[in-house]
Amino acid sequence: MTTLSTALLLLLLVSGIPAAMSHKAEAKPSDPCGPPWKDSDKTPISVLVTDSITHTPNKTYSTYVVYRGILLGGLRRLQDSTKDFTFTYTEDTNYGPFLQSVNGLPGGKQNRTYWELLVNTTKNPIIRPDVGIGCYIPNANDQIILKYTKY
Ligand code: B12
Repeated sequence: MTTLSTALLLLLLVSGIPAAMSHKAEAKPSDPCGPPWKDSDKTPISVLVTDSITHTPNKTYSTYVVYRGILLGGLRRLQDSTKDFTFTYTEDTNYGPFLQSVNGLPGGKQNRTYWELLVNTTKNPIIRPDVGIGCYIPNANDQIILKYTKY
């Protein structure tokens, strides 16, 4: 091997061309089937607790869900990390977790009150998800609105 070809071989090795020629494509960040490290990504959300009936002052909190995690996980995390946020839910046979109370204020059949789930997304006006806290998957910077209201 000549000095020139040895030098060329060395250049190829350090330049990373062999890696580029291998078929290991790096998963794009938007790839839903990405590698496991995606699982630890944090999706930040805020939670606004608002009461349209007894007009308790609004409260806003910050928390996060993991990559493609459900809102319930974020609410649990918030409850564990923040003294003044609490919630309870009941388990519905068909639809899963039903948000029963927030910060000690329960919804009830007698007075026809409940905690409505609304979301202020960065893209759309406020939406009313057609699933509950156990199924809704927040997007980054969603403002989750838990609104005490009547039906
Ligand atoms: C009435 C009703 C309500 C009432 C129930 C109060 C009451 N005591 O009647 C109120 C207004 C409280 C309500 C709220 C919500 N609802 Co609703 N509701 C219905 C509706 C129209 C009828 C249910 C019913 O009476 N069935 C007959 C009775 C005899 O059966 P049941 O098993 O006892 O019914 C109970 C459950 O359905 C439960 N329930 C009602 N809604 C929801 C939602 C969730 C997520 C859970 C876990 C349980 C639950 O309350 C009923 C009474 O106890 C259904 C649609 C339909 N046509 O079925 C939607 C429906 C069940 N609701 C739905 C949703 C999404 C919600 C909300 C999440 C909306 C929101 N974004 O805020 C909230 C729940 C928020 C929370 N606190 O967790 C979805 C559930 C879909 C899903 N796969 O999760 C449905 C199917 C409507 C839809 N969008 O297609 N709801």
